Amino acid sequence: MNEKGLSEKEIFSYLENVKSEDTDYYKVLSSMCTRPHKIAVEAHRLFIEANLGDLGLFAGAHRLEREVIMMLGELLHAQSVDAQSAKIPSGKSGKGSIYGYLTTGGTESNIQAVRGMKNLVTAGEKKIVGTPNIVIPESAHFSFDKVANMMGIEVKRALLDSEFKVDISSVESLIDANTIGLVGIAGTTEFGQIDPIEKLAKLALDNELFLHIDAAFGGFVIPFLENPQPFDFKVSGVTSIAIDPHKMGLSTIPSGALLFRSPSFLDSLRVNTPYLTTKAQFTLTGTRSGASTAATYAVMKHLGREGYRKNVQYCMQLTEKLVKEARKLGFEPLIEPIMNVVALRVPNPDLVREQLLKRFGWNVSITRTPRSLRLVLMPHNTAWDIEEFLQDLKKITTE
Ligand code: 0PR
Repeated sequence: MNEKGLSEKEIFSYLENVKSEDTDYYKVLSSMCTRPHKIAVEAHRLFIEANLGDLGLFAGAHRLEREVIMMLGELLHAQSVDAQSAKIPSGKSGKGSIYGYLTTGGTESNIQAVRGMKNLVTAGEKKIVGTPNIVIPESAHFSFDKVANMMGIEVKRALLDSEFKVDISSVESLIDANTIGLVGIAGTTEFGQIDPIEKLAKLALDNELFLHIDAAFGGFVIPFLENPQPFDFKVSGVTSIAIDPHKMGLSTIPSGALLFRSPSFLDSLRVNTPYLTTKAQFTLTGTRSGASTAATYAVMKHLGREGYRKNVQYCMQLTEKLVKEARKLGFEPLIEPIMNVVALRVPNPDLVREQLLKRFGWNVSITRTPRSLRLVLMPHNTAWDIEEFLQDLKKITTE
């Protein structure tokens, strides 16, 4: 650091220069994030100093967090479940107990969901001799590798079927006396596929296991599809869900959310905070952003279900256009896309990816097994982009 500070002008001229190295999402077909909605950015600015690590000082931001959790709970059918089991107060006003909190994203939500499982099992009657384990699909996000590493939990990966959904018999064969929970993915990172959540839930109930659903991407997509598949708290047996407003929720980064079916789950994450304005914390991070919370509140209230439905319709139209036109060029998708993620079979995908970037500036990614071009169609993409992209892809693959 310099002894004497630079002027605002000098700083901003440098920052603008550096920002030009960042993407503005033009020609980006590899990202599950997008430009946040304008209203989210404004709300973020308004709450820029709010710290949800000290709820007593930021009661307003905390109110917004509770209201967001209520809205998400409703979206994911937690409320109807609550009413049935009478365990969770409906709390339309945003008051009362809330069984979830806003995280920094899917990684934190997945870590905390498994930490909750581990704590509840440790405190309960089930005796684990040796290392506890969870069974997750082979397609699970790499955040679960962090879980394994951090928490001393063995992560067992179940095989996928021909449509890249988790194979139920493989999950079943991996369950043993030390298994504490299962994970299902609603919107896999690579294929946008949805695991058979109802079958996983049955397995979980039969074996008295927790079931966490990673809907980090799909949570803001599936409810707005024409024929949504069951994936949320409506399915009895689902115990927790990760959903990320900073992906298809159009909020600012960092915005994730973790919701639980039962209050005991959140309690299991409790850490006493003797010198704060509140007595306990359930979160993984201490200091955390109230700004992204306000952003999520603003965009959810502003768009409503109708706005998110339009957003998903737009992305699905792009997806259908891409698949239709790619077929005309002789490129088939590995599966019919369920959501706005396409895995396209092309010869030499790694080379094609490299050429797309080098020659035409397209950012695409690659699926691991089998290797194929992975394309995510987000609100920042346009129909015109798709046409240009396919022309460029054709040039590369026919030369
Ligand atoms: N669960 C699923 C199903 C995900 O797809 C992701 C991230 C996570 C959990 C973890 O979420 P956080 O990264 O918010 O902790 N999926 C994207 C991926 O890894 C994240 C991403 C987004 C990557 C934008 C690149 C990018 O440009 O591909």
